[in-house]
Amino acid sequence: MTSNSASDASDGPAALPQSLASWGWTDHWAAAFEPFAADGRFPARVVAQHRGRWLLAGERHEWSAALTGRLRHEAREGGLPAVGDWVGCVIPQGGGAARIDAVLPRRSAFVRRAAGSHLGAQTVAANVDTLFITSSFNADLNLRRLERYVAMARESGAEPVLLLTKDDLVEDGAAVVDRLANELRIPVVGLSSHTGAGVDDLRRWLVPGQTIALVGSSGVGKSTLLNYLAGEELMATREIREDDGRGRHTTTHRELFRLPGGSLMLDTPGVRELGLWDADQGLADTFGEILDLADRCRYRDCRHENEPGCAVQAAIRSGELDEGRLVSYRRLGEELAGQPTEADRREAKRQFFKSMEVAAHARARQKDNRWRER
Ligand SMILES: Nc1nc2c(ncn2[C@@H]2O[C@H](COP(=O)(O)OP(=O)(O)OP(=O)(O)O)[C@@H](O)[C@H]2O)c(=O)[nH]1
Ligand SMILES: [Mg+2]
Ligand SMILES: [Zn+2]
Repeated sequence: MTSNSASDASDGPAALPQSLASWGWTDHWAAAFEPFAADGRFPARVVAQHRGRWLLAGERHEWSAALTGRLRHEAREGGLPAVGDWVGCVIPQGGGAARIDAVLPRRSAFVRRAAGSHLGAQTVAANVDTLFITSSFNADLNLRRLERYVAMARESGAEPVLLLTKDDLVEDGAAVVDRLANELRIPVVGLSSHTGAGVDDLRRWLVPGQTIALVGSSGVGKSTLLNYLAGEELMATREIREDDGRGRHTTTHRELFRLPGGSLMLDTPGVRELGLWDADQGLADTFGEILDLADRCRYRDCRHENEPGCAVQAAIRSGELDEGRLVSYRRLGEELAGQPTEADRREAKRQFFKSMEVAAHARARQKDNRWRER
């Protein structure tokens, strides 16, 4: 079983037959954890991230965790835990589910520049050994774009490999592979997740304990490859006609999975453009507590100013929410709306509202046990 799903969260964290090693814990991490080991802290790995919550895999169980107030304050640019991070957790005074109190120094970090300048960079994946830059043979193979991915991989500390998917749809796959390997000077693998052709060539990177992240445009077949390698449907893939899904993303969150051979694979939502604000994650992760409060406002379109029944203002009055957080949240919205060109402005606005939509969607999903805290 490679599924991350905890079976029954109602009796506390679900017991799963797993160990830290199965999530990539090595002597390196044991040594890195030593300075954090005081005060009853224990280690876990971030396997998914969802608004202001992180799904963690620990020695024997998985649970959904929030940050301690201390870490929330300390976490500046890129400092929030990202999928792939190893973290130190503490049990809060008075009990409850363990919270994330520290992020271990990263061996690699895939960082995306956020549009909101005061939020700076956002770490989207950490401790990735190999980056599978995924494109499909039948899509427009934009060399500049691929070069940017390669540069970003190198900057992150991960080894870039180019995967060209949907080999079954083209005739001259091998020639394209050779040409791109020559131009990019990185390993290039042509494959098909439908026929299985070429997939064996990935084995040299699918090594036990190694973490591989799949990145690339929406619809290129990242989740299909993950499922093929896992031998089960871990992530939903797009079923509908492809040209129907323009601009739509099938995968909407990042998640780390264990593959049968012992390697770890991180599936990510397709990115439209590198460097663009990551609508489905950034705002929601950064301001999760405000979105949670906003759920309880009387009016759905509440602006959290002086509307009656505003839960956000009530939380500020009661001291539960720091007013500065609401100010930052507003500022981000304004920054997103104040992008340089009209097209950028429209896109930023679209992304901003999409993130709100995703957040609303996420609320519905919170019933899912996986995200329930004990
Ligand atoms: N013919 C062919 N189709 C494929 C292959 N791999 C994936 N597809 C199809 O491509 C479509 C998109 O696949 P997904 O795996 O959902 O793409 P994705 O990269 O995960 O997309 P996002 O989650 O939106 O980023 C689906 O209809 C798949 O069946 C392949 O090797 N050959
Ligand atoms: Mg996907
Ligand atoms: Zn309100």
